[in-house]
Amino acid sequence: MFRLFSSGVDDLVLISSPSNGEVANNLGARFDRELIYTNIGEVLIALNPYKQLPITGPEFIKMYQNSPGTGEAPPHIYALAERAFRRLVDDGESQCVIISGESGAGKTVSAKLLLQYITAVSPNNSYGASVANANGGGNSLPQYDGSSELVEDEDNLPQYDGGSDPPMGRGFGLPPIGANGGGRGRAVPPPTNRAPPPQPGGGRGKPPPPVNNNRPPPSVPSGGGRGGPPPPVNGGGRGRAPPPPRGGGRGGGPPPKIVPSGSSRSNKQVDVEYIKKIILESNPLMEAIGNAKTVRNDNSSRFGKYLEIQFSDNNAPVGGQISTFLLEKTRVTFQQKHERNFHIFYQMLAGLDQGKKSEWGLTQATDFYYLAQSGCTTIEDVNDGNDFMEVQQAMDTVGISKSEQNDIFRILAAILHIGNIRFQGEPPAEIIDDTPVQWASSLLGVDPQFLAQSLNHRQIQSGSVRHTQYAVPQNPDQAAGLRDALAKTLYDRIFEFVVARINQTMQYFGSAKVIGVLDIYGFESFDRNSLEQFNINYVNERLQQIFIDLTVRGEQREYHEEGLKWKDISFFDNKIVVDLIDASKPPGIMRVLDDVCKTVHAVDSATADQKFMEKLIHAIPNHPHLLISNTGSGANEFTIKHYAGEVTYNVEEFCFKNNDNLYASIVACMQTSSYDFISNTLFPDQLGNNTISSCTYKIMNSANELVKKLSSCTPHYIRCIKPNDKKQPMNFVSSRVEYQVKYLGLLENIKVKRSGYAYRQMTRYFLDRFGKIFDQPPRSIPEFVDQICRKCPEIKNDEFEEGKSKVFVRSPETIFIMEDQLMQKLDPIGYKERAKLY
Ligand code: AOV
Ligand code: MG
Repeated sequence: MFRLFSSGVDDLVLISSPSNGEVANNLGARFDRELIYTNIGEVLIALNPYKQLPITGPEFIKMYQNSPGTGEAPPHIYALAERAFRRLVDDGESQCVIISGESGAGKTVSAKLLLQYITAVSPNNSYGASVANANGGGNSLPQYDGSSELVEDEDNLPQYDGGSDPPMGRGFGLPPIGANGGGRGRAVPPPTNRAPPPQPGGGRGKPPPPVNNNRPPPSVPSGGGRGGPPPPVNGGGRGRAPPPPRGGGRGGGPPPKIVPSGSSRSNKQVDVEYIKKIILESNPLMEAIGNAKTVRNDNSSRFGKYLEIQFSDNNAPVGGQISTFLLEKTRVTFQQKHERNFHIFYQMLAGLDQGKKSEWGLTQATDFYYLAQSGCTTIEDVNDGNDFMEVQQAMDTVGISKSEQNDIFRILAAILHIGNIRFQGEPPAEIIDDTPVQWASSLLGVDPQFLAQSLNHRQIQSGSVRHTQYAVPQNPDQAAGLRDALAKTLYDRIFEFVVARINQTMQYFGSAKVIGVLDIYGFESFDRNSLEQFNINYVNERLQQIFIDLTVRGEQREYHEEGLKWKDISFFDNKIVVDLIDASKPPGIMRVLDDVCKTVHAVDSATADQKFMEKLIHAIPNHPHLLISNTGSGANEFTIKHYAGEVTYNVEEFCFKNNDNLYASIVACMQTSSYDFISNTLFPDQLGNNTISSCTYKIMNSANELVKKLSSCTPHYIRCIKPNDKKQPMNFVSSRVEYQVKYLGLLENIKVKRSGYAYRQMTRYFLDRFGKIFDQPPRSIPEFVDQICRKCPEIKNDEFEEGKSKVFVRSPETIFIMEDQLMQKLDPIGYKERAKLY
């Protein structure tokens, strides 16, 4: 049989003497045989091979498709995907897949494989929906619709480069099944998707023409002239061409607000193939703007993502919704050594044509501080230029018009120039060289003097007299802070716009069951950790909570409820760490931080951080998971004992980063933009209502929302493990794996499963399903047990226990045997066919 291999068991529940070391050994033995997937019951463990293995693609999808029940096929991400999809179909219930693991462990790749599977096996038409290719036609993807044979195209088969075993860069291609003729690796769109031809004018690297300074700064007409040419900034002539009229159809019409409302598509006309195309193609787009090279992962997700695919009554994807979590926007202005900014900047520099680059003053990455500071501008095995074409194609697909794309890239160019603005002197700080500010203001369509003024003055609302604003002159450091805030805000708004547009295009009205896929940033611990890591690790703590709750605590609870004899297994419950971070009473770290941030507007960032540290020391004394070694006056670090290890956070800039308030002067300036896309679409803000918003508060709310959503679905888990820290192909470092096995709580998971029951089902369903093994279906559990033990002598009668409403089966082996029997009985021909495949 295929289930047990000579070394290593494929379900860790079957391991002989479970310990963290044994689990790691078992995983290692399998890994050496390129078996990267292992189960613990229904939890899937996935090791990152850092090399493309020949285990994915249409042939494998076919193998797993319709494989019924637990244990019928070897552990694989497709088996998990099949189980989730099958439950959606059979039970009509929403499902979610929670993917966790540390940075670089393989979560994002796993999410892609899941989506690849689900789009391949679900039908291509929805009931009663007239298929209208809203994308203008000609773009339909050949897809497997679950009813016909998969395309057996050699080129489409798993791409295994047996020869050179290249390390997996971010070019790890997961071409949509059958798309693009199935070339190896990444899909390259046809040349028609290239950027428009070069525009005349604007010599290379030359500053833009001076902007008309006579124009009064604020009060740009809004509303009127939507979509028409913007009012000229430089009195016309050379420079920027007015945006072309928006095309009709998808993506046309008035520009959406960042949170769009209304529909562009009636549910009667759902084009399922188009939805599938968006699901697959939105990935490279989201990665371009939300992923970056870090020291841990060349394609690290710097935002969290929960994608819900909505299904029609006949289980075809008819819509989708992406929720994102706190983009790490500080990356726009700062990266550690050897890391990069978001991919899109490098892609743009590599992929834009020379004419456009000259027009926008773009040269090379090393000329821009925001890209040059980290000393790293390229990634091995990644072709930014090719990726840029793919991104543009994806933008077309999700309904971002060419003119909006132009707007987006122009703003990204502006951000790079903003990063080169330098200040000096006494407050209000003076700009050292006008060139970058000229470029930035021209690309943003705002007055350069007004822009400069919004950077070296900060609007502060009077504490006592409402609606009174003061413009406080800023010193060079403070002005640089405002400059960076502008860059981050612009970037964040573009990110939100893209997500909103994807959602708008995939929007489905009406209730539908969903499969949600959660792929967030993994647990991080660097040499120096700041608020970004604090937030990321907090979300990981919350996910670990859900995991424990449903797999360990929930399991034990169920045994009690069903009245079974059961001795609880102890486990580390990380609720204590979650409370340390987000509790309000007694206050957790986030609460202390927010309180300080609310009261320290006027003081400089360093003083605020100092206050935070002092408060923390007093507010949370003697907590077993909070360590502060230096409590003296210069204290600037605290350590949290996370479930996944200790992380020391440096509080420098905590307060500044946490204050996610909009800077009024910046918004006011952007609202004067002559570009409708900036003044209206990206900055629809109503200034004046000064709600305090902190980023920790936001992440806590997002996490709460997420937990609520996940709790309403049947969960499936993928626990990703990183076998080495050097991104080396097929290198298994036992100590690293054992460490992760330990903190992921896999041992507890195994123990509960082992001494508990591998399988449970409502008694009624159980009899309904497995009763079919017999010609005369048994009517009660004792009758069933009697019959099955006679039919299969290897099954012992103490394998089964009947609870109040459910029946429990002790070992997975028993289920395997029963499933086997069932298949032989129901589908003798298919059974033989499958036996050949394995
Ligand atoms: P992550 O999502 O877990 O990290 P990724 O999914 O981006 O990690 O994986 C990191 C890299 O490992 C990928 O770019 C691939 O090169 C390689 N890789 C991962 N899984 C596989 C696989 N199944 N087969 C081949 N190569 C793989 V982070 O986003 O940093 O937490 O924030
Ligand atoms: Mg990722």
